Amino acid sequence: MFEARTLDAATVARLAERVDRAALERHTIPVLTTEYPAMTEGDAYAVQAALQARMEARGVRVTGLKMGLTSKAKMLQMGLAASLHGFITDHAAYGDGAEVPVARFIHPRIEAEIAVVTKHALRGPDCSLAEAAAAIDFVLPAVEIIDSRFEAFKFDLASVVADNTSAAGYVLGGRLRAASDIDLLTEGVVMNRNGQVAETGAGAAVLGNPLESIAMLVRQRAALGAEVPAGTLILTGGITAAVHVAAGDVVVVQYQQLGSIRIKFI
Ligand code: OOG
Ligand code: MG
Repeated sequence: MFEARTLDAATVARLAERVDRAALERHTIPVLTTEYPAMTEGDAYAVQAALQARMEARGVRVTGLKMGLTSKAKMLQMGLAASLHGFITDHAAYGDGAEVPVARFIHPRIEAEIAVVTKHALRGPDCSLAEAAAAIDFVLPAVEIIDSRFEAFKFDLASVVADNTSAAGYVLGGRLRAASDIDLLTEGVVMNRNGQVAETGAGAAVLGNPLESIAMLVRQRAALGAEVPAGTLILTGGITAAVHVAAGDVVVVQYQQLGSIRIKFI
């Protein structure tokens, strides 16, 4: 599924450090393909894994997994047509009503997403929609905060995978629902920023069905020799294009049946 690795372990470690420092020091860097134009997706996931190891070594806790570039709106916005995955952490995890300091980020944007928590492990290169559906413990709304470490928020596929798919934080809220109580395809979402509608969408925007995003995550993890354990929080990807946020912005994301999430950026 992913092209073979070409970078040696020392280079992978150096690139992980470069991305990590940019995030910690809140400055942008050139895309990694400037120096390594032949870098593959296999290399990029190796850098992402090395980045995760660095973060965990200083006490950051991985809280789940995320899919990205799963909607046409996001693919068009970023100019990339392939879906990818990364990990999310407790570093900038917030609840409904949170005040989120923009100083924690470089040039943050937000995305309205549908999230799930699994009750069974999912594994294998053939994971189906039915298997994904059967593994869902509950569904909940999430707003992802993304923040590319690359200049002008522009990147190629290998670079953004290495940069943990721009993951920077997330806000959970709304209410938990059983998957059987929700039609994931027609679940509507309205994102308001400062009292104005910024984006609208529905669950079907996510690969035709957010369950497909979960199944694809499992298949991508399988290609890396990993599974998606029981109890995993999964963000299935932005339904709409991402929206810029700045200090002073108040965002309210309303979901049709999943409740709402309010965030104040300070
Ligand atoms: C890459 C991450 C995209 C999503 O939900 O589509 C993503 C990016 O656009 O910076 O998280
Ligand atoms: Mg996202």
